[in-house]
Amino acid sequence: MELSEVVEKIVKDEVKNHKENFRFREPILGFASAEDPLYSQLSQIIGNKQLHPKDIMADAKTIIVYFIPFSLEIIKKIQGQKNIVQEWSDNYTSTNILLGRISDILKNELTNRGISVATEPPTNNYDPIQLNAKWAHKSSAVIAGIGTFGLNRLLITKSGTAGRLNSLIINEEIEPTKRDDKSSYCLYYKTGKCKVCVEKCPSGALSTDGFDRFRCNAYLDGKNIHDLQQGCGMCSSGPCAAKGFI
Ligand code: B12
Ligand code: SF4
Ligand code: SF4
Repeated sequence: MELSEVVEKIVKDEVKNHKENFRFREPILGFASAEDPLYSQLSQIIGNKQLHPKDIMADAKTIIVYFIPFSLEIIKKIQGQKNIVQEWSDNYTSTNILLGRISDILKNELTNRGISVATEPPTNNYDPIQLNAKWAHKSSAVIAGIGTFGLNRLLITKSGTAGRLNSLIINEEIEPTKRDDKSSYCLYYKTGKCKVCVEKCPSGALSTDGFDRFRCNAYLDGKNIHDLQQGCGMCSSGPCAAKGFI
């Protein structure tokens, strides 16, 4: 079995065999080369210092990235709502644990094969004042070609935007997955129509001119979040929630 197939099988099996697998659909995997010139441009594109894979692992060769789309059942419960729903919150918590677990299993398997692995947590690895991370999983997902950015500022894949993702760095070559720099999975970027994510955003953080992350964060922190409620699924619940537009 090729290394890419070993990795893919671990990720897909963990999701399929999860005790709450009704929450998810089949994961999407991609592989980016640490030599991809886009990694050197990220700090400039994003506007704050981003780590190059080689800053984390000097002999880095491949970035593995995987996106776990939420199930249609969960998405249906979120669509049509104006505020956070418990299902989104439960999926948020459950996926964070699952992503961490998958990374641990991958790390174990790859280390046993003599491969070095660097992992990052799926979230909470960001500066709490500036609200950005030095290692952003979405960037690797775009570089690996598994999705594109939408007007909602989130990753949209062929299976949509409602979901969560993770990435890890290894010092072994895996052939990079193909990227189409000209395509977009977002309807607005394709046709100039849609903007559902902007209209649904309860905090006014999203607009066609950009994204006010401080406003979004203030909403997440304050208005409707308590210990048992996490996140806000409104900008993940437009027409691109479950599928990207090719
Ligand atoms: C900090 C953070 C937040 C902050 C600030 C968000 C921010 N700065 O964008 C707050 C708390 C507000 C937040 C909110 C949310 N978050 Co958040 N967050 C993160 C975190 C930790 C880092 C994100 C970051 O640094 N972004 C900076 C850059 C990458 O983002 P950006 O400026 O929007 O990028 C734009 C440009 O710079 C450019 N760009 C960026 N990279 C690249 C690369 C290339 C090649 C190109 C061409 C362009 C380009 O295009 C982008 C879009 O316009 C990540 C986990 C992680 N470590 O990756 C999760 C993460 C991004 N969050 C996630 C989610 C789901 C959310 C929420 C929906 C809340 C929730 N969980 O319910 C909201 C959505 C808000 C929104 N519409 O973006 C998911 C995204 C899932 C997805 N489908 O994309 C992540 C990846 C967590 C995870 N492991 O799944 N988040
Ligand atoms: S809701 Fe519409 S405009 Fe917003 S990201 Fe999705 S497809 Fe693009
Ligand atoms: S997470 Fe909620 S508040 Fe933040 S941008 Fe998305 S819809 Fe707006």
